[in-house]
Amino acid sequence: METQTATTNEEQNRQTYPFSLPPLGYDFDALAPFIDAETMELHHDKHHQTYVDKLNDALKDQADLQKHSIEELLAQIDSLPDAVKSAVRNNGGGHANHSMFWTIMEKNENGKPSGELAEAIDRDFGSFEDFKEKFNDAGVKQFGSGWVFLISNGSKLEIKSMPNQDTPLMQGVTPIMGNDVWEHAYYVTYRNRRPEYLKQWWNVVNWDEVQKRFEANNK
Ligand code: MN3
Repeated sequence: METQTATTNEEQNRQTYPFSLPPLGYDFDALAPFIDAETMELHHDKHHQTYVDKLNDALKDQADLQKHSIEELLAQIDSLPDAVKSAVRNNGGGHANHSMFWTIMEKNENGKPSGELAEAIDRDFGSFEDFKEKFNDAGVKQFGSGWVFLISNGSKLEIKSMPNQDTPLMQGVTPIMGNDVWEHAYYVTYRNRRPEYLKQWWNVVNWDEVQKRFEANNK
């Protein structure tokens, strides 16, 4: 919304109904050539906005549910009324996933994790190169639309692919990072070549932000 000042991630996480589209935080062409400006504009302003609008529409008569953050709604997805369950799962999941996605990207050619995150990646996947290969492989193998996430399972890092807009938040787990493998995320530049998009995407990972999410997860 134009009149709002930019919200921080934490404020975004505490937000309740009516949900709003978080600002992208950088220009549409900031990730080019790895992700083109047209893709970013459509993806943020149209796709994500639609998830927000449909989520708000689904909750408009649900006074009790309007008090909850998106994380709380998704964590209790199985017990939500049938009338709103699919809408919250698909559009609420879409809102949460994309809100994370915008913040974990910046142009960062050949960037790599450092510190404790780098150590944990080496420990659980062998090396950063092995981690990227396994993550990309999970993205290629995700049939149809979906996401690939890095999550912390106890003290171990794990790669998890999920269909559609499903999210680890549905199991109460906050993803450390995730990549969108819906065609709308890459079709303009990469056409049907998802493996190439997955490979190039590592040039736009904001490792400082991912590191923060990793630390928040391990608190
Ligand atoms: Mn998307």
